[in-house]
Amino acid sequence: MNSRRGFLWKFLAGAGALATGKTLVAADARAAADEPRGKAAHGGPARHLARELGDASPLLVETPDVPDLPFRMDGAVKEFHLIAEPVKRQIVPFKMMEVWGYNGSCPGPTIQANQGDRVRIIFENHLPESTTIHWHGLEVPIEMDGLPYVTQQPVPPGGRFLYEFTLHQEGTYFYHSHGAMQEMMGMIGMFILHPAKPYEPRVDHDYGIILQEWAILPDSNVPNTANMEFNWLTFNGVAAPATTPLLARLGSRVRIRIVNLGMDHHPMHLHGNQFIVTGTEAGRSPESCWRRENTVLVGVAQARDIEFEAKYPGDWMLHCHLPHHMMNSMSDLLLNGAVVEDRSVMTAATNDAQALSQMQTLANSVPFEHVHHAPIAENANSVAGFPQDAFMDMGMDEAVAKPETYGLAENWSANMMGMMTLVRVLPPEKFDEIMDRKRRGVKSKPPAPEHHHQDHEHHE
Ligand SMILES: [Cu+2]
Repeated sequence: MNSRRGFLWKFLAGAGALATGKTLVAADARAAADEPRGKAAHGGPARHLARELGDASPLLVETPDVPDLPFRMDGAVKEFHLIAEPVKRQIVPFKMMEVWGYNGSCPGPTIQANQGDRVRIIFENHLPESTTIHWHGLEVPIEMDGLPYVTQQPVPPGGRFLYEFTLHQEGTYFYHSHGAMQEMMGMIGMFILHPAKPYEPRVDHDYGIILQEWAILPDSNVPNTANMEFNWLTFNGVAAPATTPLLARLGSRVRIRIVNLGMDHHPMHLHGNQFIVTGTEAGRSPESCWRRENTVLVGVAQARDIEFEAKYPGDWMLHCHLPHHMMNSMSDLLLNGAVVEDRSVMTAATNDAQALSQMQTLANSVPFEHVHHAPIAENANSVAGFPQDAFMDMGMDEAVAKPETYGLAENWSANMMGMMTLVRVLPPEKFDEIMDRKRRGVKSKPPAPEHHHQDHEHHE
């Protein structure tokens, strides 16, 4: 087994671990009986059946690449077990980061509960330093607010703390460590409160994305939390093209909840569709406040819920529009003032031959496709400023293949970087086909045993 395949195995193993987290949720029968309809209902027949039956229970929010936090009922109390701990996270196939999170995930697993629920969060600290949890935006009793020394003693390494409160709000919230540097190490997770009275109009798909930024210098896997320039930008802990596309059935209504906890504000833009901002970090907004947009600024410590009718078939990009947030590995390694490793791996090339040789080097360790980069002019090197985006294309369709990427155009991954994903508005038969692949765990295309050019399976 060559090193490229060795890498791929690691990558797949990571995906497996995530799947296990989801299975845990499904396995809790008592929880399932009490809870909003399961993920299997997403846009599928169950959803429509539910509508016919007049089922008022909300659709679960899906946070791609991040599992849900399971719970059990203790009498009338919904009990969660949250563990702060170091986490290894594969951001893209060629970069792993060592960060901090909860229950093996960064960002931490998504907590979903209903307005009116009494919740207990048994919190355990497996970090090498003390920490607390703050419930951002939740109106909780002061002793549950998670402010070190002011409302509680810091939870020491190996220590526990019981958080318990009643949820009277609805909307998109989040939990995070109240240590600023721990926040920048990744210690945040989404906390969804489903409304007692369903929102109108009802949606068929409900997705959640947490925006994070990292300063991980080219020779390190650990974020430099003191740095104020960020070179890795992630959705739910992964950067494009490793982000899992959001699927929507043509004609359905889609909600996307976006949460930001970093140092920058992110203008989130959706291609080809207008949406309405229906909620903030303080819950559902009155309809009189709704207005059409296609770019919503999600400020630090804010949440924005957007909704739209998926009426245009296609693979529409959803991304932060800050130019440097549409890149991966945006950092130069300087040594005595000289650039020794230009933006880590991507822009060292300044001509055709260098670019191809760089791709070959990468292809030896990561399954990159040998797709030639986009054309350049004959006199390119004589034009001031060249190259800019030339030589940046890095197709890695194979390495990031999963059911949700099935049927995308060849080399779709080449220009996907940073805070980007695709909203795939699919005709019913294509949507159902991908759902079926998801259920069966079929990737977009199987990993090739050796690197070659003859595989046309994804030309469909
Ligand atoms: Cu941004």
